[in-house]
Amino acid sequence: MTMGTALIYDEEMTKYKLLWVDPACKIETPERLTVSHGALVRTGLADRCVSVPVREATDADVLLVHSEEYLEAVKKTPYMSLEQLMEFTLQYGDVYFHPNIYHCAKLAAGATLQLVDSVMTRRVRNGLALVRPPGHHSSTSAANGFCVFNNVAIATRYAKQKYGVKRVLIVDWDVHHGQGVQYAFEDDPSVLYFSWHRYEHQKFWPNLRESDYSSVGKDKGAGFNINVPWNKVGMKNSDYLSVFCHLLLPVAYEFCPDLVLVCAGFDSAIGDPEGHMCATPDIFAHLSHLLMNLAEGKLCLVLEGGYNLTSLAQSVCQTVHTLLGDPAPQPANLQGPCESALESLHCARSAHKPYWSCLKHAADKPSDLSTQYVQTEEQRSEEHNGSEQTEEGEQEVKAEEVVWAEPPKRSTPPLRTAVVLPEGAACPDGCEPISSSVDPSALVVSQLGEKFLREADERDALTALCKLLTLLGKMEKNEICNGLALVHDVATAMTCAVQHCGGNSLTNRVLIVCVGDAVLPSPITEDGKTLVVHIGSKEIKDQKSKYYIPVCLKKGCSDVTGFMQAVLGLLLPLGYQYDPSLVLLVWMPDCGVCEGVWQQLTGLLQGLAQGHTLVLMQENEKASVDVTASCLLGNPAACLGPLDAPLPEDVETLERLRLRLQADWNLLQTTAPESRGDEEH
Ligand code: X5A
Ligand code: ZN
Repeated sequence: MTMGTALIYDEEMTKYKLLWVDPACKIETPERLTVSHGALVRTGLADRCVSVPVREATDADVLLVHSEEYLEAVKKTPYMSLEQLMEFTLQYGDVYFHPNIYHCAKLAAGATLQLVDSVMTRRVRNGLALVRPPGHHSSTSAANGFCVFNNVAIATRYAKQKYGVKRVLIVDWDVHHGQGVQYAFEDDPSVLYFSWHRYEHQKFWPNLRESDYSSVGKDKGAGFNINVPWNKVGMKNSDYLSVFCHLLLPVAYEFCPDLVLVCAGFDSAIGDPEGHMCATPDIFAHLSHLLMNLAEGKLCLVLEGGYNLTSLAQSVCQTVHTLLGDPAPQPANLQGPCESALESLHCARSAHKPYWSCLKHAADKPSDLSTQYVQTEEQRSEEHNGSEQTEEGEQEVKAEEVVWAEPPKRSTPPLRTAVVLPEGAACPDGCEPISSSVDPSALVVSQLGEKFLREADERDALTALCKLLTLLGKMEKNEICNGLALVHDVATAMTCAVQHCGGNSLTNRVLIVCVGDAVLPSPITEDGKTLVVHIGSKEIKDQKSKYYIPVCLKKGCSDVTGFMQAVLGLLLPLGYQYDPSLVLLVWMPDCGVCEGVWQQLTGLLQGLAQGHTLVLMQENEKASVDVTASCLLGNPAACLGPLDAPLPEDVETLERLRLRLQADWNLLQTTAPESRGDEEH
């Protein structure tokens, strides 16, 4: 099963621009599209996508979200004079009209619908629509923030109506709050809207009370609107990943969408004159990757903002690489979230505690963090001095002057997945068997034999270990991305792999994820060369280590909810912060993990170590080889279905672990330091 990535673009959408002077609107230029598309063409990414034509949204499409009066009013704009256009524009905030914008707005909405059609009919797996004008600020009867029609909101209603989609997740990673999307689905529990946005206690545009974390949705839709307001600029990769791991992903997995739409604004990246954030373009590779195993991979990205042309083009390329299945780059220097981000995360988690069982254990909002921002005397006088204008001006120059390293070229190994299988076992489709003719040197063989095998005649076991080392060698040389080995004894194979890695610079940090109970053969080291996360059902008492993390689930690995909580809230943040060069994923015999969870784990872990994952399984697990290989090949995992509440014992176990480890691994933090006092022991 290989399915492509759609790219939907039409030059026509570059054919409108601001015709008068308006400082608020001058950043929304046709070059935003030409530069993004140009970068995709130049890097060869566009050629690897399935090019899908745009279409015009019909009146009926537009009316799924907008009022007839508004549509009729916009329809007249192509015939207006410059003066009439300026006058028409005045009734809305931070937007401009042009004789051709109505045409482009119909194409932008239509492009989004074409993307939804392509994904829902499975002609492609996922895709990106590069559109102008953007959509997420426009509401039923108003243009706003460069947006005319709400592309993603229209597409959501369209998907529900045409394909009977039951649950849609909308992830709005644009740096602005998509208030138009929030308004459209506030009372609708079938649409989960998540947005993070620059807020600064309501001082940042669009300055709405309802952008705060306290807007959780209304009536039946309570709990289905998630706002994470950023109250400081300069948010980094850690801040974004932290919110994904500790809020968005747990809720998204509990919700279990049939379709994921992304309001993909890249003004949340470094260098943007609007956002003033510091996340680097490669973060979008990870944000995309983390969403790709939801909804069986049905993921539609739609361009919203992004105003630094360099940053925008790089972010778009990073995103498309990931949609195409290329391994993500290692996210550099994740030092953990900042205090202000933790405060926002804490407040948002606490606001959603009543609605999501994955957040049942979240700490309550600290009482000193009031919803309302109280302006200090100093801030008030600053504003009165009119210093805001100057300050803005200065910051704008600064944002444009920020420099960052261009993301490294993403090299895809010539071979994605190699397998080591016992004699006679069928090689899964799309994988390459490691051939037995590649014999490691006699020395290695004799060492292996001596170290790992008691019985001298276990020839087959020895051959498998030799092949395993060959496979690791090829992964180190980046000739192979990942692999799977069915071995006679996983414990021996694991030891063998770890010892092999020890002397190698490319595998100087190995994340070992053990699923199931078994005595670990390898000595646990404190030198940081390995980080072991061991998920099972046997309690391992008095653990103090930073590098050995046993997670004991009451019902063991067969418990879907408990396992996913551990993966999203513990393993992923640990993995990201550890930044391994290799992931060793070990299926212990009889661990009882269910297939869907195993697929999710395999898929999610590939965001680490540039996708270098080696899976070890015991010979008798033949039945699971095909699904595992499929995930290693980049196919999306199966859906788990909406998740139940976790067992209280497991919640407690995971919380205890998180509290123990959060000082060493600060990507595990979910609250700001000052409010943490009473929960630390
Ligand atoms: C789509 C988008 C931003 C509008 C900013 C107006 N709009 N100050 O990013
Ligand atoms: Zn924006």
